[in-house]
Amino acid sequence: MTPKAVGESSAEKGEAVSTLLVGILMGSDSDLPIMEEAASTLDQLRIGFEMRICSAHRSPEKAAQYAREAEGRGIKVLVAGAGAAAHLAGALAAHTTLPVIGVPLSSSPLQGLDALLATVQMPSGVPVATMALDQAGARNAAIFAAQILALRDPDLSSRLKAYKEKMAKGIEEKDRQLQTRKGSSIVQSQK
Ligand code: RP5
Repeated sequence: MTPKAVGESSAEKGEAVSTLLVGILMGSDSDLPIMEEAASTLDQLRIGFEMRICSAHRSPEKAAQYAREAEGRGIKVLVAGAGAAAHLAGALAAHTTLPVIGVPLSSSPLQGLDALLATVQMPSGVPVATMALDQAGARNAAIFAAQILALRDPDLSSRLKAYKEKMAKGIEEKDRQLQTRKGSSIVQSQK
């Protein structure tokens, strides 16, 4: 698969995007619809990324090589999404000292419990920061990567604060809309 252009849609909006900082990997193209959530979140935060497909089981040499070369290419954080016997994040972590964030996916008949356990249960000495399943996990992986990068990037830290404030405002707006329905028994019931 051709790597996704770094920060494509931010660039289209004329916003400055950082150089390549995050590698998003996934075990199969069937994971792409979910892992796009990580990409779009990084894009919103104007963080440069690339997306690649490589499998811990089907293309183990390619996965190892990617992990070994990532730091030298300037990448700072790896995000890995996989389903079923989800060993991709762990297999990458075996070959790099970059932080690896794992996103377990519910693509299998076991609906993600297999992927969750395979991702989170790393042996002592080789950590993988494991997120929630599916879209929430993919989005959180991007935010977590941003939080790591923001430790040395005050501008990104400000963008993250703005991102959180926007989220809080969104919840406040939803509550405001709910309160306009006061009087309805769905919202309030007092005997
Ligand atoms: C895993 O197996 C992939 O990460 C994917 O979630 C799952 C199914 O892959 P496909 O059979 O759809 O390629 O390795």
